[in-house]
Amino acid sequence: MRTSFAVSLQKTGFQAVAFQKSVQPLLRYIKELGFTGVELAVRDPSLLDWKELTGTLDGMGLPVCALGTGQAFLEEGLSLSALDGDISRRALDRLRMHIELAESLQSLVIIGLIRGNLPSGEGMWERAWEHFRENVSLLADEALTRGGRLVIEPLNRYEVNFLHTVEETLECIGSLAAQNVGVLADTYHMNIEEVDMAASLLMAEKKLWHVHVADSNRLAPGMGHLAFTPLLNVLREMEYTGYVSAEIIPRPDLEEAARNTMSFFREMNIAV
Ligand code: LER
Ligand code: MN
Repeated sequence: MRTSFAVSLQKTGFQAVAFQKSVQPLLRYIKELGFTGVELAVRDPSLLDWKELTGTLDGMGLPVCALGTGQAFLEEGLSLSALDGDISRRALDRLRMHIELAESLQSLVIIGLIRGNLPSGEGMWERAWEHFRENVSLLADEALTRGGRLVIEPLNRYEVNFLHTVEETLECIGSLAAQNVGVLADTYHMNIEEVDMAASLLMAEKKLWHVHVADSNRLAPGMGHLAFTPLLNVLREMEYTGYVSAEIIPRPDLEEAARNTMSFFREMNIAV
């Protein structure tokens, strides 16, 4: 198991991610604490200097495990399930750019909030659902030509109105022909939606490619009341080799939240 901390490269309204104006010292801090990788939340890859970013990360020896894309939904309303052609086209174009950036960083691309919400109304839900699946298939094909992989993240019902559980997400992935689409399980959402969190992780088997950890209150693991030991035991049992990435509300402040996360990972023997 590898460890990571999620960081936003742009200022964002999304609470559960660390942001600091100057990203270099933050990345260095994460590396120094002992995280083996970093996860980057990127609203719009075209606003970044890719060369400088890859240079900085390479120089630090800090791999990027995954690219978060949800800010494009939260801040711009882009959505893969939108029946409005312009919105879903812009969502597709944006994710194409994430896939391209992910190729140079060798990271996963997350399909979380960017899937949007399915509309109600006669036949609309079904049409939008189909549209979402077609769009993910398109993106998966494009990612494949770049050797890339996508992960769909089940999210809780208060954030989006479909794909809330690991089981539903596996079913959706199974209905796509793509082999390069897997599951991202986030303990914060799972605590709300799953009947048995450990059993759901097990159910994902070899399709579990990424894990977000946050406690019940979305603070650093150990700062709420989630029982992590059985979950980490199941990951060990499954021989999960992916990342356990902290996507948390950085309280009381960023430094302390990251430090607490690493202390917790050490206590749980997933970091040295
Ligand atoms: C949103 O709550 C979340 O967990 C993100 O990883 C989704 O893009
Ligand atoms: Mn998440």
